[in-house]
Amino acid sequence: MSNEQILADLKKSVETWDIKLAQTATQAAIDAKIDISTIIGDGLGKGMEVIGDRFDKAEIYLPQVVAASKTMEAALKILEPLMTAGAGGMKGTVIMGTVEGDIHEIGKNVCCAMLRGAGYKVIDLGPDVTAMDFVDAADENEAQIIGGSALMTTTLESQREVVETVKEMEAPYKCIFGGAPCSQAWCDEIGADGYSETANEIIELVNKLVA
Ligand code: B12
Repeated sequence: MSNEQILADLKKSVETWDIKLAQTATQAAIDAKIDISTIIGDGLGKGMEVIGDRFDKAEIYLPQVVAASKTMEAALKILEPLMTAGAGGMKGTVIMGTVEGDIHEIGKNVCCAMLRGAGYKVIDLGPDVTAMDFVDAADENEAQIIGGSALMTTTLESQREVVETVKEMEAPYKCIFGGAPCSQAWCDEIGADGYSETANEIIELVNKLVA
């Protein structure tokens, strides 16, 4: 099977919430040595974009989005051991979570796995994390970086709160943010230390900040 066909199957599996196809296509992609960022960016992620568009147009509803995200998660489960194969904990500690009010986790999970693979210790606080919980976890784990994901325009403000809490506590942590509605301009506005559009770029960003 060609790499194009495998990527098309990955996309289709998320679009049609076909967990079996997602699992077989992910394994086929690994066997064909397609790199992980291509599997996610040009395969599974493309399917999730279609789901987002169709949800926007009210062609599908929340249960279908849930089914599509379960499909993507099933594929990520297969990829995770490959993403986390690096020497965890050697380069620094990153506290990751989805900000308060927001339960979207898929993109944040991809970032966590990529960072672990790049040799960072990652403490994943999960979804709906308050600013104070980010700072407490950074204190407890002597972290260098706090990373907050937001997938809704309404929860971008929670990213600002994280920056403000770090400043109020006079804590030394660098704050980085991402998620679909987040941008470099937004991060500049709230005084964050970094932004990355994708999980690939997060590694370069964190390397730069802990250097
Ligand atoms: C899947 C999904 C869900 C799933 C989430 C499952 C899960 N376990 O995460 C479910 C069904 C639960 C869900 C629920 C809801 N959703 Co929803 N969801 C989506 C959808 C379709 C895809 C998101 C996704 O997983 N993308 C794939 C990942 C890989 O991409 P990503 O998250 O962008 O991550 C990448 C980068 O952004 C970056 N990144 C991500 N995080 C971080 C963090 C850092 C620190 C850095 C540096 C980088 C970084 O790296 C990642 C990998 O490259 C989006 C549509 C879209 N276009 O985004 C809507 C969307 C985000 N949802 C939306 C809405 C409205 C909701 C609900 C409110 C719906 C409802 N009526 O209940 C609820 C949310 C409730 C809440 N309080 O949070 C809206 C938000 C609109 C807005 N206000 O901005 C969207 C945009 C859909 C739409 N077009 O209307 N959703």
